[in-house]
Amino acid sequence: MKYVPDVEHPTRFVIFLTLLLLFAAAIAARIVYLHVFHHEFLAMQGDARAMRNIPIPAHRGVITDRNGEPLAVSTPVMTLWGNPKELVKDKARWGELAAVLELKPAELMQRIEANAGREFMYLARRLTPEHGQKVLDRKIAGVYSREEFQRFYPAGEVAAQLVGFTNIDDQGQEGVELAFNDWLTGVPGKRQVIKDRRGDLIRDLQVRENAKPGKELALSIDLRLQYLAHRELRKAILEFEAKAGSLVMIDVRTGEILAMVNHPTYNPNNRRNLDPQATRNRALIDVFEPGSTVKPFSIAAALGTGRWRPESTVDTGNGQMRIGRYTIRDVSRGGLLDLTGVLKKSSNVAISKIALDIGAQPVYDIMQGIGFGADTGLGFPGERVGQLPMHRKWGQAETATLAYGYGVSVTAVQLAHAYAVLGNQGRNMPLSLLRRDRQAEQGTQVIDPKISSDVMTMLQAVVEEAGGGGARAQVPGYHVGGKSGTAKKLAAGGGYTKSSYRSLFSGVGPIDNPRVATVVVIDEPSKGGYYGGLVAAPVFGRVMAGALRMLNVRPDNLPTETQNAVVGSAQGGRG
Ligand code: 59J
Repeated sequence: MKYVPDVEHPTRFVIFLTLLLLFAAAIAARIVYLHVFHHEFLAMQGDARAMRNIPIPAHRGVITDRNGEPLAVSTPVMTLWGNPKELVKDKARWGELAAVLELKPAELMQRIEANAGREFMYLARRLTPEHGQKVLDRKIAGVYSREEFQRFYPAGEVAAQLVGFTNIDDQGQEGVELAFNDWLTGVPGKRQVIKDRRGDLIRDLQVRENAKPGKELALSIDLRLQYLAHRELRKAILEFEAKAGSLVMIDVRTGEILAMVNHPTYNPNNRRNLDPQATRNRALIDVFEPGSTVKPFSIAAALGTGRWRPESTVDTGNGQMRIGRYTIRDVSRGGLLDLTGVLKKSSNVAISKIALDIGAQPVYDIMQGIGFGADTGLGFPGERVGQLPMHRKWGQAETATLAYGYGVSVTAVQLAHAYAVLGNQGRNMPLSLLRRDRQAEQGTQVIDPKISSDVMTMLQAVVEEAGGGGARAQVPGYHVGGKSGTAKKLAAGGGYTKSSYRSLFSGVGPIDNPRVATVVVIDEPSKGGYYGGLVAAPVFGRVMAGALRMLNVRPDNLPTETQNAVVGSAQGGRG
């Protein structure tokens, strides 16, 4: 008897059952096949589930001075983090962990417990690699590491406002670190690793992408000059109990900034309790009225009109001059002065008379030519451009005050740039905070070379001749020129303060073949005097002396065996 299933459609049932068996057999065959013949492939697939790309930190570019001395370097550090969910399982080892992390046991305990629900907490950021490894060697479950870099600033407070700093994530926050952040920042790489279910690294497989380190940046600064400037400026600020100060030095031939220092300053390697005043790069972000330090440029403007010659004279009378209801005063009476005498006596009255004779336009043009009121192109964060006023119709008072340095405002860098133009035979070289490896710039001629040279000779007289007010700026072995300034500070409520001053000295040297221009600004000296010729000039003299020597500039004022030349005397002549 044939088996007939007791169902409604026996034939259909048999077909269904056959298909079901065939299907089961196919699955079984597949399992055997995969297990026997494809084992390795599957194992790899399993690992892939735990395969991770982890970032390789990129080294941030080094910042150096012009000679390769490091100003900002990145050192490898180890950051340790913990998985609190794992840490809480082994409280017995917390004491040991706290000890090796150099934390208070109670503090660590409290932090782990506060994070108990999470899978991530920092244990210690930026340990030395040695310290970090010591912790890892304890093999405490739930303790992991990450490689990071930390910025270190070898020049510390000496270049602090210039170099700036990065935040804990290695991003530029201030100064050059901020201005050139893209250039300095690297691109992190990728490394493929296998981790087990706990996230522990099992195998380092391959580097998928190398980290691209950030690029190196060589500044124009000469660290030796930066140190010297820092030290001398600080000394003067302490001696005269001043509020603040800046010094800027420029290579007149290339426009490179060789030194830029400010006080107060700060240690960029320890920024706890940071005083915001100390982080200001005053040389670039503070503007002030340059006062008498612009007088040489007004003289250059006068010579440029052809109406005035160096030997032309001005009568300053009793040292007072009225323009409407406004009186211009000289601090000392000069009488009849030639143009050299005008600068030596620093006569406001004489400069005013000259300016009224030639009109505001030539003075304005020369100030514009030397960069007043214009962007320096340095791209420094927060840099100010100052103000060069423009009037459709210049009144007499406006014309006179512009010519002796009021109603116009500049940064210390702009003022130093102006003197660099004078020292570069009237050719304006664009400024640079970066080392210029080849001289691509031609610059722009803004003052006639003969006129620049005549004004330089006058500035030499200010420093070297009796009664010029610049004697303290003298540099042994070299002829230098410069001009002091003492300017009442603007009052907060308008007008001028009664007895708050800014002491200035600007100059160039050596006279015959100028190499460097330097500006010294000392804000509110309060003890022992306040004249620029007393407070700022000695800083100029000492810093120039060091700079000319360090830059191997040939002395142009040495006594020779055959000639009894008098060092520093006006009769010593030129070169
Ligand atoms: C001065 C000014 C302020 C602004 C005056 C300094 C003016 C002026 C209005 C009186 C001290 C002082 C626009 S002085 O820099 O003439 O450097 O060694 O602040 O004149 O009109 O009790 N500098 N300084 N003037 N204002 N307004 C001299 C001079 C200068 C010296 C000394 C003595 C001023 C030789 C200044 C220096 O050349």
